[in-house]
Amino acid sequence: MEYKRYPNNFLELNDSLSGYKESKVVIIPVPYEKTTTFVRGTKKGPQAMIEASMAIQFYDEELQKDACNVGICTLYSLKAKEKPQLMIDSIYKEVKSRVEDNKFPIILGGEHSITQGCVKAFAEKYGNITVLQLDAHTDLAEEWNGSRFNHACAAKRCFDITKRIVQVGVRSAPIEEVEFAKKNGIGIFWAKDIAENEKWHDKAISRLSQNVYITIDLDGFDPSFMPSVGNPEPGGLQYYPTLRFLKKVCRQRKVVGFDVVELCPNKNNISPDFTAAKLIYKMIGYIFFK
Ligand SMILES: [Mn+2]
Repeated sequence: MEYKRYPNNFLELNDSLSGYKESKVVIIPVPYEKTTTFVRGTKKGPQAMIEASMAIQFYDEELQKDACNVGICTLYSLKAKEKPQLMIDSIYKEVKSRVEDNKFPIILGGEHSITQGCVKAFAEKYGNITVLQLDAHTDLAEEWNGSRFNHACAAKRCFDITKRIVQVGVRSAPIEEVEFAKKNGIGIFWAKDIAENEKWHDKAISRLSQNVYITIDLDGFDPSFMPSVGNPEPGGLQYYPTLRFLKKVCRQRKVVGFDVVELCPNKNNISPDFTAAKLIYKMIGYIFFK
């Protein structure tokens, strides 16, 4: 198994903490960008997150431990395929192999359409899973710009597989998708309703099956601190409140894997790259140190 070694891997880990055999976590960079509609550049997202991660302190002040001790192996980027269907298949196969090796995959995007390949692999392994989606958008279009693989269809493709999705932080959706969600039991937790309280946490978690896959579209966060996304929307999720929610999810359910997508790095403001990298590290802590 080929993987990135010190000093080029996630967190700049030495060999004993980043070998494939020893690591519980495997980072899979998928620098795929095909259907971006507004700002381009998300194919540079995975590398920007890996580079930003090199500045992270291993000590997690919440856990009072070095979360990296679980072992985090960083794979080389998955090669882009011209046809979207081939790309999705290749993601599916890659994630499935990691799951079969009993690894915990973290997939770095790249555009949101990559999620369906991941979800297919996890659904086959675990049967019943819920997709928990942090996103400004519903992404429930059947087709967009003539393609079923457009990022605007990302959640619909996941729904086709799992029939269970919970969406958090939504603030931009066409009426047809809101109606589709209502009809099909997709829980939408609108940004406006969850911004100033945590009453919704239990309600959202109660809708999750025991096994949960999390997809984090970074545009779910507020553009004030996460402007490096293709489709920014005002009024998004805040950092600490979101961490508190994710921590509860990781405690109360079995999170089987997650992805972080749609980072569109901007050389003049690298702070969002660091936020994305830190979020990944916080999640690793929540999942492995309960
Ligand atoms: Mn989105």
